[in-house]
Amino acid sequence: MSAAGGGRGCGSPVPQRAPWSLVAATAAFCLVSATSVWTAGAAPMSREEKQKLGNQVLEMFDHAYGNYMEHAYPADELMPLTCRGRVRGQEPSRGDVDDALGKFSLTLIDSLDTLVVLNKTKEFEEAVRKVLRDVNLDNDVVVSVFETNIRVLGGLLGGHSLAIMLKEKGEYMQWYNDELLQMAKQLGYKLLPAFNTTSGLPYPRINLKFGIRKPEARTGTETDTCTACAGTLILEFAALSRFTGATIFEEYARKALDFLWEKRQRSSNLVGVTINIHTGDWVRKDSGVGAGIDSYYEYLLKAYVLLGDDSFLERFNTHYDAIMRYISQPPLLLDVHIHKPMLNARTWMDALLAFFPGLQVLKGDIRPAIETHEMLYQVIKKHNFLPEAFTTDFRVHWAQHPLRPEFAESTYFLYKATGDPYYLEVGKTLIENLNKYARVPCGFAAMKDVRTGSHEDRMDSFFLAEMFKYLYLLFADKEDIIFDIEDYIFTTEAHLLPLWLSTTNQNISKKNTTSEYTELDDSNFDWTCPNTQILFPNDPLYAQSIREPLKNVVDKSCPRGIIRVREESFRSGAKPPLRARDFMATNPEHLEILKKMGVSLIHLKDGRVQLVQHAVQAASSIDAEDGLRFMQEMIELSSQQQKEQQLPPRAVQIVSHPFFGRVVLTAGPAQFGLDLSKHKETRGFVASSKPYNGCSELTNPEAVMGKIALIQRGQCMFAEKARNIQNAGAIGGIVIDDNEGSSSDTAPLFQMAGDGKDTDDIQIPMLFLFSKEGSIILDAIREYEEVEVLLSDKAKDRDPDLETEEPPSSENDSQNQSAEQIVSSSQEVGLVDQESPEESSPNSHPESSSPADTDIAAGVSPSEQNSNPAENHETTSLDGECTDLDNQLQEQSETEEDSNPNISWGKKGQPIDAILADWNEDIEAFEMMEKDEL
Ligand code: DMJ
Repeated sequence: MSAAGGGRGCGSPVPQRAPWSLVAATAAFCLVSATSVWTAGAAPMSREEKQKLGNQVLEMFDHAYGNYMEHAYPADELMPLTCRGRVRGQEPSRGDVDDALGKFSLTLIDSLDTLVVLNKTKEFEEAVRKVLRDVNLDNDVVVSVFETNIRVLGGLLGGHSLAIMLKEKGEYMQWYNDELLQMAKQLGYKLLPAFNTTSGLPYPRINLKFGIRKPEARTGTETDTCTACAGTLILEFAALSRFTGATIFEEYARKALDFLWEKRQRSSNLVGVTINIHTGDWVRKDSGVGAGIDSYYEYLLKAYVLLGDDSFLERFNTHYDAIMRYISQPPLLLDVHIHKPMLNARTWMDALLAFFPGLQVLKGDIRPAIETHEMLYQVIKKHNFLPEAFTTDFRVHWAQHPLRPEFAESTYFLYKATGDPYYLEVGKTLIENLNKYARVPCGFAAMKDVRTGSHEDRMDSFFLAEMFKYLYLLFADKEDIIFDIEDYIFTTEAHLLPLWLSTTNQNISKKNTTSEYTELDDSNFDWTCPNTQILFPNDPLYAQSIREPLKNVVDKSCPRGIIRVREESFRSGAKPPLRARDFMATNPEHLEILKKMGVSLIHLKDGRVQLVQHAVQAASSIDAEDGLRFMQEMIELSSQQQKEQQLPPRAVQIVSHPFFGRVVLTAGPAQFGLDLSKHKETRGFVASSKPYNGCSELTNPEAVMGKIALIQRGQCMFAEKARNIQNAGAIGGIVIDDNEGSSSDTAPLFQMAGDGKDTDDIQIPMLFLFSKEGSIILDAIREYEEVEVLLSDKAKDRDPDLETEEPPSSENDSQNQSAEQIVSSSQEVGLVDQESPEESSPNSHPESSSPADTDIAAGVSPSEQNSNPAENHETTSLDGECTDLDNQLQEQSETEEDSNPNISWGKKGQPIDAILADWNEDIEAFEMMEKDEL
């Protein structure tokens, strides 16, 4: 998401703009003017330092863009680890995330206006010529309507907007004759068939060549779309209409927005995450401000700014009021259920919501923006990046980070609003982390796991469209940019649309929504210009005073500590409701509470226990609600436990020239050999074993002696390979998958099992790499011969250390040297998800357990359940206070479990994975059963 760049003074005349846009512009101005009143707080940053950082951003952009153009173009994206283009169909499918790729040189189009913002006008001119010469929009490929709109249509329109601006200035682009706009129009017409539904909500996918209906289209059978997918079109479609005079685009986008507004849940004024495009029924009824909904809200407010239509502001304000009432629990933003908005639908947040503080700045609501931003910053300080999802007690929930720009965006807008140099320091940290952890020789690689520092072979186009714009603008002074950024609005992909469009081609038929909604009161017309005297009442330390109480919110958080138990606030005196993670089936008091909540406990023959809730059997409606939440938490806990029980991934880091630790590969662990999480990392040069499969005594022991042997998977047991290379004197082994094209991006990691015999004799560490990751090492050997790697459970810091570090004089030296580092990092690591989290683009947003409206059932195996909180506490509570409490809980749970032999727990001797798998099967079965009953 993005907000408007800024504006002019309250009440001052604004050329080319209608009176309504003056209102929006003045709001932004009032925030910006705070810059000049700043006198204290974080030390101001000198102009030189700001310029230095701005130049660093330029250099980073050149590295990303240059490598894309050199090694990937005309492909859609760069694969920065293998240094080549990602061409859809030629790489293993990554599911929904590939729907952004339409074989239309996505990254180039998405980067167009960034080039101008970064003052690279010549490169922009060349890039536009390339787009006009090379890009084909008529490919037989099924793409996401949402992604194509925000990235490609938005990219073309942003490029056009700045091309005409440059042409008018008289130096560059003199040859330009609206060619980008013509392409945008062509693309707009290609997207229109998606709107052929009775509701007017677009299908989520379209075939660029064949549209929706034709059999060759291979799409058009979908029934659902996400709210953001249907509600994030108006800026691009209206701009297209106004630039070209073809009103149809704006009309279609308006119709979709009108339909979503009609379908909002009327008592809460919230919208769900997914909706049926034919019936308009909410499919997922959870509601937040992150994945699946985010830019719907953003576009309501910005549509008002760009188009001046009051109905968009009314709608935005109505939703905003609901968000602040139910979802905002400063500093947290937590999803709720649209019908029961006092009930949290999740105990975790996703990274996409990091745009929200920026939107709050545009709205003029600075305090909660500062609070949420500060909380997010602390999560970043802990993990270097914002993980795709993190829990309310700030543990990593999904460890990926695809270099998303939302936090940088909010940082920029908060800096504009407050003028507080603190936000410049935040930006500096973002730059440092990107260079330290994500930069690879061929671009910037997404983080596969923020805890291990491992990479994914992926650099999304939004990284160039958004990240570099916001970081550059953060440090830029007005004179560093060749045009007035405040004459433009940023789309959700940070493309620039000129505000003068508001007064151009306005002949679109609109619904007069204002009169329709009689329940709206004056607060829905919250147009007042935020006054800096009120926002920062004579106090330049305003922002700092809001951040101060939150300074240690992440480090000091105890599990469950931060989440507000809503019921506590309005049922004073009553005991807080039972939380799933506290539940012990041996505790009679807990059993009593369960009964009150309508939850019954079923002891299965195999010794496990299942929980079933029948809301009608609850003592009261409040108890029924508590029961519903308890069951949801239990389901979430079970899936979390399943992930957490799996062995964490490991990292293979290439540390020799020219990689210097910048390439980190996700590796699978072994159930035998040296445990890298408990012991020490192993560093050494690599050598291929002969025979390559390692299934017999090596014929080249001199080559692998003292090195890390590379062995191919297959033909014998992993343990046998390990013994053979160990006997040849190898200090570690990397097994490379023989299944060509396999990658940890697409296949779940697994642990290499032993051979059923005693494997204590294997003492070297063994890791597994899929073929794609393995070939990165093999290619490096081909090119550089001497390739040194580090095997560990977490990537070690990149250069400058690694660049200057001498190769260890002996194996022991190297291991001793790293032992200390590994101890400290393993304390931070926490539990690692083995499964790849689902991609969180709005087309495939993070899953959450959707609360059922009625009865719900969960299977639970209390022995695991009791043991897990202790594990969680152990890994998350870093301060003494929390640890004490956790220990008490752990002790209590252990004692009570032991003291009650009558309750049968999980089957003795059954592996934990099997128990959890059973447990999840039970949950699914019960959910099905409940559905059938209904
Ligand atoms: C971008 O493509 C857009 O900002 C979109 O609205 C959601 N987020 C991605 C980047 O994270």
